[in-house]
Formats: sequence, structure tokens, C-alpha cells
Amino acid sequence: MGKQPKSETSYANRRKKIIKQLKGEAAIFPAAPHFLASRDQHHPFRQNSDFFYLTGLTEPQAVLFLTGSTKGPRSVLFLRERNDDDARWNGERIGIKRAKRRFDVDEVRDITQLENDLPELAANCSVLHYAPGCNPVTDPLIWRLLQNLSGPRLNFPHTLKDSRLITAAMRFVKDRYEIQHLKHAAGITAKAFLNFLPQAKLARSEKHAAQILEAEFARCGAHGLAFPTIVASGRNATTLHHEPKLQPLWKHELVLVDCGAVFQGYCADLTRTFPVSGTFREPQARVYDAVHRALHDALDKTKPGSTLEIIHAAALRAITSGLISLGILKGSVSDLVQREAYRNYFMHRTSHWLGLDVHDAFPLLLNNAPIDARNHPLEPGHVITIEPGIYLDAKDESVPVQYRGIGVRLEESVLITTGGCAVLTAHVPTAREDIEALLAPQTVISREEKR
Ligand SMILES: [Mn+2]
Repeated sequence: MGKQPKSETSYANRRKKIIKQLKGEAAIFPAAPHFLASRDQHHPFRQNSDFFYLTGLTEPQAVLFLTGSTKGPRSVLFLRERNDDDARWNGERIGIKRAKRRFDVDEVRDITQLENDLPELAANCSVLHYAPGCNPVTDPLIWRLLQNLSGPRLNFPHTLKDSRLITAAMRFVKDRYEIQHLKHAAGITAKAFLNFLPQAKLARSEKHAAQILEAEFARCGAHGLAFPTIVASGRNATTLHHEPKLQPLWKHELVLVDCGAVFQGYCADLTRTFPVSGTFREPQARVYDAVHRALHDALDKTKPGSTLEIIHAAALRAITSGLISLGILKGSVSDLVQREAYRNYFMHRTSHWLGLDVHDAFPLLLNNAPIDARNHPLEPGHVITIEPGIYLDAKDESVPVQYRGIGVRLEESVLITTGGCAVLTAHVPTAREDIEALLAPQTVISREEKR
């Protein structure tokens, strides 16, 4: 075994942790397949998060086999052998020889042997861990492995368990390498957003604005996008996942931008809402301030021992009290929260987990006991978003007319620390005055400096 870089050790440690749990069982983790976009064109390749978490390999057509059985190899990585012809068109693959040096697995085999080798590898395992439905190439292979016309055999796979029950529990708390990558992804996102802000008014359309921002991501060293960038001008911001269109950014309206860079597979998630003109109009400012208050009330509850439910409750109270002061709801905050009167105006949750997936995996089982992740105490190494919003539909007659069509969301990526939390996207301010200052034309500042 040669000396390996530190990140390889952490992948190897994760595999060992799974092997330890697999007493007389086996687990199969396939790489993501290529998905066809049109004719002979594929969607950009995006590695399966669990496979990446356990190998760091970004190639398709690979499968990781792990078992706790002591008869035969405990870890086998199947992947494509090198091929000069294919390399001419599609670039180099790692290949079997180099993979043996890089990965601390018992064996590396050619992916073309997979179907032939599986029955022998899994022979002494009654339970097979596998995530069905994620890979149309390996699914039928697993089905054939389980098939036995004469009936089940005790010493052969006969029980299928979802492998995501294992990986979700492991991915829940991030280790220090993951935290480094998440911090870097958030740092890139924030820096790119700051570069983008003064350029926003030059955008010819929502789509153009998204591409200006994405160019800044690339400039700051992002590997990709955590999700399709949302740029929503005016009333489009009341559609939660609005897809940027060729329409211009309306001059006197707010624009909502929800975006995230990926670094080394890890996602960031940031939302800001700002006036294209550089100045909030009065009704916009009032909605904005209500969301800003909710963001801060939620962040105050973001610390070890708290829960997503507690954080959400704090945001709900602030949003509801904001809706009362806007004249949209009437009554007492606690009664309105109880009745979920906010639902027409704030219809999503305040937080989701963040990691290799932007809506990251969270466990249903922890140490074999069922858990409710929303009510599970937060601990250092958890990474979540805080993202309250108010969305006032343009046709909603329960909303005073001056507020109709205003949508505001503010979102931070947050790491739970021993002392509380670290807002990883804090580099982009959220206070209304600070956003206006960032949008103020440079020429004005230099003129003032001259005086
Ligand atoms: Mn989010």
C-alpha cells in the first residue's frame, strides 16, 4: 500500500465504517449513469453523491462492492479499463492499474465483469444493501442477482435494504474535510455574488443575469452549480423555483436571486432579494424588513441542542408578526401561527440540510433506531440553510394592493459549531441599508470622495 493523500484516507475510512456494519451482508453502490438529453447528446455528468462520498471518483460506469463477509474480498471497485480510442474522444480514465494505487480497496476489477462476479462475491450474504431506482443500468442486474426460481436460499442474497439508510446516517455530520469544502463553496458563492451585484442592472434579462452570476462562479473557482440558478424579477419572485426567462429585470421591482456554487462536490445555497434601481420602495422595504427579522430570529436559535423545528418556529413567529404589521393578517401571533395562517404567504420550511446534495441526505435511522431529523438536536458539523421568505401573490385579494406581487427570500448557509453557528455566506450582507450601499453607483462614491 503506497502513501495516500489525506482525502483518500477519509474515503477509505468511510468504506471501513460500512464494512464493519455489514455482518454477513453486502452493499452495492453504483456511480451515476449518463442520462440522455437528445439523440446522441447527454446531460452533463453528475456523480451519484453516495458513490462520491465513498470513493471520490467522478467517473461513470463504476460500482463499489462492500461486504462484511470474511470469505473473499471485502471491498471491490469495478470501473472501466483504459481505452486509447475512447480517450481520444472523451479523455483519460483512471483505469485499473492506477485505481489500484489510488484506492485502498482489496480489489479493482473491470466493470464488464460485474454481472459475472456478483453472485460469487455476494454468495454468503443474505442481505443486500442497494438503492433501487437510481441507476437504470445496475437495477436489472441486482434484480437478476436476487432471482431464484426454486425459492430463496439462506446463504444467498434474498433481502434487499435501501443502502441510503446507511449513507444518510454517515453524511449527517460533516467531517473536517467536508467542512473545508462546504466553507469554500459558500465563500465562492458569496464572493461571486458580491461581484455580480453591481452588474445586475446591466443584465438584459433574468437569463442574462443568471449567466453573469454563473460566470463569476467560474471566475472564483467553482466546479459547478448546486442547482439551476433562480433569477426572478418582480412578481416572478412569488414562484418559489422560477426559471430565469428572457424577460428584462423590471426597473422598479425587486429581483430575487437564489444560487449556489459547488466545490469538490459540496454545495452552497444563498438567496438575496434586492431592488434593481438600487433603492427599495416603501412597500418593498416593509416586506423585506419582515423577512430580515425572521432570518435573524431563526439564526438566534441556530446552535447545538436546538432543532430545525425550533428554528422554523422562530421564523414562523417573525413572519406572522410581519404579516400582521403589513395588514395582511389580523389577530394574535400565537393564534395565527397555531392556525397556520401564514401558509399562503410562507409555504416552505425554513431549513434544509446541506452537503453533497443541496437538499442533503438526512437519516431515518440512527444507530438502528428511527429518528425524526427535524426534531433531532443540532450538533457541531451539521450544515443547514436558514431561508425565510414572504411571497405575496399578484392576484391575492387578501393582500393590500401596494404589496401584491412582492416576493422576498433571504438565505444563508450555516455550519453548527460548538459555540453556536458560523454563517458561511455572511460575506454578502442582508441588512437593507447595506444592500443599497452595495448597489450605489461607484461614480457617486468617487464624487463624494472628491468633495
Ligand atoms: Mn435552499
